[in-house]
Amino acid sequence: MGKVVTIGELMLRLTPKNNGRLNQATEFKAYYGGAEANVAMSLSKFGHHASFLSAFPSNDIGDAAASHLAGCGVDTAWIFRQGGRLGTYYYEEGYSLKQAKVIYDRDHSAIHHLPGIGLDWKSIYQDIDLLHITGITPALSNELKNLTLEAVKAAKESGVKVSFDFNFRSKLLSIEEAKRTILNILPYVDICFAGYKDFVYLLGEEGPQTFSDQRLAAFYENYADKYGISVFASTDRQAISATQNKLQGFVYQNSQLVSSGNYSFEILDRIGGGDAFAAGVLHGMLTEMDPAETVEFGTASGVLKHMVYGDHNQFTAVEVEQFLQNHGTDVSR
Ligand code: KDG
Repeated sequence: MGKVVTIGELMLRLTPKNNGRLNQATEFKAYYGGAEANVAMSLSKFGHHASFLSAFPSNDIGDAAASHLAGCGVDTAWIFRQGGRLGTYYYEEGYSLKQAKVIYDRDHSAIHHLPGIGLDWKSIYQDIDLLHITGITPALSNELKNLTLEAVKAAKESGVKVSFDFNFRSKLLSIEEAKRTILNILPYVDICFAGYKDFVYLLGEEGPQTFSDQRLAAFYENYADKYGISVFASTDRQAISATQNKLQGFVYQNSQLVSSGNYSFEILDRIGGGDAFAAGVLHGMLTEMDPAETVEFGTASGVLKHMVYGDHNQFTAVEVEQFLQNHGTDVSR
C-alpha cells in the first residue's frame, strides 16, 4: 500500500433537503468535500496511508471537520488550526430540465493561512510515495498558487511522484488564467487527470474534436513528450438526462491508451465522481495493477460515487472489486 499526501481545502457542502431550491430552503443536508480531501478519504478507505495537508479553523467547526477526516482513516497530523472560517459551498441539485447550482462561500477561509505557516517540505515528504493536488487550490489566491508550485517542486526534489487533476472551476478562474496556472504546474507532474474535454479545451491546442482512441492517444503522446508526464487519465461523461449517466475511463501509459467499459447508471449525487475516479486510478497504480485493471477499478470507483450521497466514496477496495465482479456495465436500476 502507498503513502500519499494531498493538499487542499476541505469544504462543507450545504444542500437544500428534498431537492429544494436555495432561495426557498429552510433545511440543509451537510456533507464534507473538497477535491483533494475526497481523494485522501477514498485512498484511505482503499487501505493506503493518506495524509491531508491544510488549515482548518480553530473552533468547533474545525474540530468536526478534522473528526470526519479522521473517521475515514485520514492522517490529520498536517492540518494546521488557524483562522475562523471553513470553506463552504451551497449546492442545489439539478433535476429534469433544471441545472444544478453552486454558490461558493470560501473567501478568507482557513486555508488562506497556509502560505504564512512556513511548511517544512522535507518533513512532509518523508517516506511519501505520492503527492496529489488539483487546479482548485492554486485558483484560490496568488499565495496559494505559489504554495502549490512550491509543493510540486519540493516533491520532485524529494523523489515524490506528483499527481495533478485539472479540476477546472469557472467560478474561480477564467479559462486563460487556468491555462497559465496549469502550464506552470505540468512540468512537475507525473500523473495527470482531467475530464477529456478539459484536456482538449484547457490545453487549448489541436485536441481531437471528434472522439476516437487513436486521436486521444496521439493527443496524450504530444503532452507526455512535452512535459514528461508518464500517465494521463480521463473520463468521458455523457449525461443522458439529469438522473442518468454514462461514464467511460481512459488511462494512457507507456504509449498505450486503455479504456474501461462504458457504464450506464442512475445518478444520486454527481459531486466528487472525478475525485473517486482519480483515487481509483491512483489505487491501481500504487498496488501495481496493470493499466486495464487500473482503469476499470478507477471507473467503477467513479460510478459508485455517483450512486451515493456526499462528495466522497466510503467504499473499500474489496467492495469496488465485488461491484466489478457482480455487475456488467449497465447498472441502471
Ligand atoms: O470535485 C468535487 C469538488 O468540486 C467538491 O467536493 C467541492 O472542492 C470542491 C470545489 O472547490 O468545488
